[in-house]
Amino acid sequence: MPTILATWKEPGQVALDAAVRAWKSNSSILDCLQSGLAAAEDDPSLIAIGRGSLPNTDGEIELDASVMDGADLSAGAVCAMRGILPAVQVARWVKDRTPHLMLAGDQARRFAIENGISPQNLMTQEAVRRYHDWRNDPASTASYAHSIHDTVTMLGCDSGHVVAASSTSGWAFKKPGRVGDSPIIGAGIFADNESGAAGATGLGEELWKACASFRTVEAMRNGLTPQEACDETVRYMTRRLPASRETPCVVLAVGLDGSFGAATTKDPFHLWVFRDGEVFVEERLPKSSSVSCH
Ligand code: SD4
Repeated sequence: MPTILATWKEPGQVALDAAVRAWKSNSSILDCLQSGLAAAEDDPSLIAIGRGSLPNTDGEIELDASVMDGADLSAGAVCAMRGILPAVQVARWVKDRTPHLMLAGDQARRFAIENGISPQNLMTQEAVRRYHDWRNDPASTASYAHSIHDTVTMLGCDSGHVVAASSTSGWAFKKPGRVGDSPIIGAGIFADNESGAAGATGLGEELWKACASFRTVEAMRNGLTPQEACDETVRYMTRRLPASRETPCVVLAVGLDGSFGAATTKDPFHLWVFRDGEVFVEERLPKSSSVSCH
């Protein structure tokens, strides 16, 4: 039985359910993560990733996504890509169909179209309404722009084979062209069959500076459990990156035996888990109040 993890309460549930369905129809562990993220991207009711997520200051949704396979360290990513769904599929094609690691912006979109995806408008009426609210009164919506959990990061482990993937619309009302940690290998995700996989969500600028996912995988390589490795990364971030104490920065990890952990710098964090055939949600609180790992 694999272990599969997905971040945040509402979008994480949609993603995990789809990943488990894919597992039950014999998909590979990386395909399970991809199915999970594609389902959450496609769900217009989730103000999270893909369709229905919140746009940049120009009113355009720009998507970032990444995948990594710990078997051979192969990876693919797209960033600042407009009007294409699922972004995670395009990241997978970058990995499987090009010699490159990342395609950006309009060229990522062109690559997606060349590979058969039709561009579409991803803005829902609700997203348009919220964009106009923000335009009319940016100050009153500023804190809310940082409180929406607009990323799903997923990790998987199947018999010692670890994989990681992430999809995001980035921060709501971000500067056009801004790219966060999620599509950056080592920051938003990292997977290595020698030690485990890790992922991140939260304030991308800080997670990127900390190389949060790589740092966490390396801590496991040095003998820490997934939970200890996440705690160590969060301790480092709160010590070295003060902004990570003001806005949540979360890391999650899975070990080669399927054990897992997660930690956050601020606010409660919810992680969806598929382990031993059961689906459940765990809460992590910042610092010493963290719930211990299974
Ligand atoms: C980013 N890390 O683009 C993402 C945002 C995020 O929940 O995770 N939001 O910075």
